[in-house]
Amino acid sequence: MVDFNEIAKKWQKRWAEERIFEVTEDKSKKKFFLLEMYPYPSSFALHMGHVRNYAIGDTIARFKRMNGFNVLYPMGYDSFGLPAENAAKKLGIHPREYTEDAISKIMDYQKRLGLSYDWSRCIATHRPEYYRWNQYFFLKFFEKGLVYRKKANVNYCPSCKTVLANEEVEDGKCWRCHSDVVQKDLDQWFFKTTAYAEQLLKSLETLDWSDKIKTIQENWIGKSHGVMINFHLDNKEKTLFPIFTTRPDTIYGVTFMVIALNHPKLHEYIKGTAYEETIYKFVEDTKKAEIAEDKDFLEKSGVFTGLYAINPLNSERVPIYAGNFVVADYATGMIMAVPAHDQRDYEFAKKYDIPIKIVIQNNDKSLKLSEMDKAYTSDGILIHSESFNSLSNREAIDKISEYIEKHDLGNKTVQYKLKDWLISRQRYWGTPIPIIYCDRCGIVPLQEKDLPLLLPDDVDFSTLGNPILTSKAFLNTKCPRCSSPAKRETDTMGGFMDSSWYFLRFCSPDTTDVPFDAEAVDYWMPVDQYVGGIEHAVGHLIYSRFFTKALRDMGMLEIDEPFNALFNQGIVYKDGHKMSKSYGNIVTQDDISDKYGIDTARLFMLFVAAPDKEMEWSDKGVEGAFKIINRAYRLFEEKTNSLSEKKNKHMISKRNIMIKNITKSIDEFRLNAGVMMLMELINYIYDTKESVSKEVLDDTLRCLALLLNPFAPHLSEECYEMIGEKEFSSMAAWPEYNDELIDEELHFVEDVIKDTKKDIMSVIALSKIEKPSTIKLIIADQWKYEMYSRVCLISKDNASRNISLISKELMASDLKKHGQEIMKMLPRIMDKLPSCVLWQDMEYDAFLDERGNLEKEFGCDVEIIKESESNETKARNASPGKPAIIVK
Ligand code: ANZ
Ligand code: ZN
Ligand code: ZN
Repeated sequence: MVDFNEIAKKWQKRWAEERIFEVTEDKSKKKFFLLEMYPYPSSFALHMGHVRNYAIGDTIARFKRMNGFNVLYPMGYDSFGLPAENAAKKLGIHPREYTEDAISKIMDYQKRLGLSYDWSRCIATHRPEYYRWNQYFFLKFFEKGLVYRKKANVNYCPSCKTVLANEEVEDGKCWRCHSDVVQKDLDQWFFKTTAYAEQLLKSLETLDWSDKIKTIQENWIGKSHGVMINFHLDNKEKTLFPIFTTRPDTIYGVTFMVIALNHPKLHEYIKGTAYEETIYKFVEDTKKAEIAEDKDFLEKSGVFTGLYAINPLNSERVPIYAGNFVVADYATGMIMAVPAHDQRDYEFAKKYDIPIKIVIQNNDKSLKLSEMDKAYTSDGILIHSESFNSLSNREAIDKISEYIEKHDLGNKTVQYKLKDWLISRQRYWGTPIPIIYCDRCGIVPLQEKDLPLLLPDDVDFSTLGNPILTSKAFLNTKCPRCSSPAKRETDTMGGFMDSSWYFLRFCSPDTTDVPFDAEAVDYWMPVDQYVGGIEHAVGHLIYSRFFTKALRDMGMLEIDEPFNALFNQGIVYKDGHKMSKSYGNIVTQDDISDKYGIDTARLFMLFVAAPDKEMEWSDKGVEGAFKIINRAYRLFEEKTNSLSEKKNKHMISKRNIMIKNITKSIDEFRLNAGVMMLMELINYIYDTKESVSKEVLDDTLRCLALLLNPFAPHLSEECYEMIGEKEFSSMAAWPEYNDELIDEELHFVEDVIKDTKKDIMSVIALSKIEKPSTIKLIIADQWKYEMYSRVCLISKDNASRNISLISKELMASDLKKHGQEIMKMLPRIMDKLPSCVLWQDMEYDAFLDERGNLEKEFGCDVEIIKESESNETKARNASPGKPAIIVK
């Protein structure tokens, strides 16, 4: 038994000793920055989901490196966050200790995976060398007006007297004491991401990201074109009640208005009215329901405010409700409701018995109120809309908008759903916010020279709430402006701050006077390939893009976007759940590598599914991968004697076509296809090695050793060494192929045989014959081959691939006598043109050659017959590349 774990250890040690994966900026080489989303360090074992993710990244990194790129492939840790803080609260260890321990554990796992990281660039965001720059950026953004403070909602447990993170609220109750959680407004810090809404949307076009993730971002940014219309309250002061609508064409159908329940203006509007108390009670009740329920499932509900508004177009007086389906912080937080043409409004109107007025008539089927059971939201013709009647509603959108602008009733605008980024967390384990509150001077930012502002150590983790509040040394300070006693901000920054620029830090991880070296960033950025989970589609990926654009505008960077290409890997499931510790369904890296070695684990994870597809874990197949690894190893270990040189040309061709195809698969991220071909090559060499000269075999093995590297790097190095190479295969040049040495026909024959075997199996399965005694393979008539190749030729010249044109040409030739059959076969051929057409004799000979193998494989007689020599009716079905199959 080969000890693959020993082999892995040996090469990991050598790579580390010789530091071969460490890189510097080298202007003479093309750079390639490959980045994986850095993990939260957890001290739990890595599982096969992780193995898969890292194997994907490492395969690409190794491939690019061997293709001559200067590859920056770094690893770091997103090491601030709640789990470490909770561990400290529960176990009494300091979060730092917990975190450093977790980092050393995960690093050990990663190293044992054989990942080709430049470890000299490793960063961890909880260390002051890193987080001081969060503080630096905070101050820079503050200076530019991109950071500000405003009130925002938090979850609060009144009995614990503490703010709770979303994860700490379970069914509306505190996770610790199970009392009801309430919402509380606190002053918190925001980054003004909305200032970049348009740019964030626009430059999505330039990115090589999946449509799926681009669409998610587009919707998140949520640009809407519409009109702001000034309604007024029907009171003495004619108080403004502005609304935003994307559908001004429906304005004559407004039958009520709605204002958000937590709208700051609501209070002002209803103050001193008879409705005040009922409304406040309703607001309170709804808040409670909202904490407990998922907002999306909440039924639409509201309460009449006692107020009316005047429709500026037709002067109609309509009631105003306060309702839960209008959000306070989008557009104006107030809407005009058109129940006939908006579903939410419709449901609300039905519930509260509010009139419905149709103003867009369906062109095909006249709408009737009595027959309506939902809103009519499609296009149509305007009715009941005064001078706009009989316009199509699309035209009416423009016409009414223009009318509104012309008469000063409002104006066209654009709204974004995107919100400013809340960075405040009421926690200890994060970057302290460098702000001081002075009674005299107000909000005072720290000065750059006073950074880093360190997390205090004199804290008590056993108390409830934010532990930082227990540090007297931290809380009390002096005002940097007037020196009078002042208080520090006790919020820390959320983790998205750390991850918004860590990729920049990787370019020059050791700088102490600047967050990153501009030249290094200029060389390495943008990231050429980012690899990570789709769950970061909005948070991290939006904030990083925002950060990059803001830094560019401050003159610190030249690029517009941080991540050129993004690849989202699929998730690994087991027993129907995502593989994770919380489901208790993990298969660890060690479970597999202890038994088979890490290369088998990697190869297997890449083989079983396309990297972007979800996969269900099953151990079935690991054995297969292990067999291949062993087989490859034995090819190098054993002395092979050449018995003939009959297959020389064939092997040379095979080697070239496999290099070509594997290269293409990796380039296209079809890593599973790459592994499949690699296995095919290994099996081919194994079967053919005695029929080639030593020289051809040696050349092929050398290529194999190199092709193995991205997938099974340790095995690759070991094999490379066995053939006498002194360098690392990881640093060698990727093998090249020569198209001229590829004999397509030869490989096409192999494919035909392979496909035919599959077909035989399905015919056997269908025939329900358990033990066939004879299998007949009937090879098509020669004229069919002639016809196929002519069809291919004609369609190559004719992009249109017109059937009638092709049949005309065929009928004008000597194939005419097969006219009827040709007309039957033609549509099928045209539907899927073969990549290559053989001649009858070639195919016949190939099957004769293969006959012995087929008989062995299917355990019965196999006859190879030509169509003209067979009297079976099924023989007619034979076509080039697809013999007719008869099982008896
Ligand atoms: C009248 C109307 C009639 C509307 C109709 C739609 C259909 P976007 O921007 O695409 O989301 N709206 C405006 N502000 C809102 C808020 N703060 N909370 C909830 N809904 C709000 O869609 C804008 C539409 O959403 C607006 O157009 C408004 O309803 C509603 F047949 O106005 B509409
Ligand atoms: Zn509590
Ligand atoms: Zn002061």
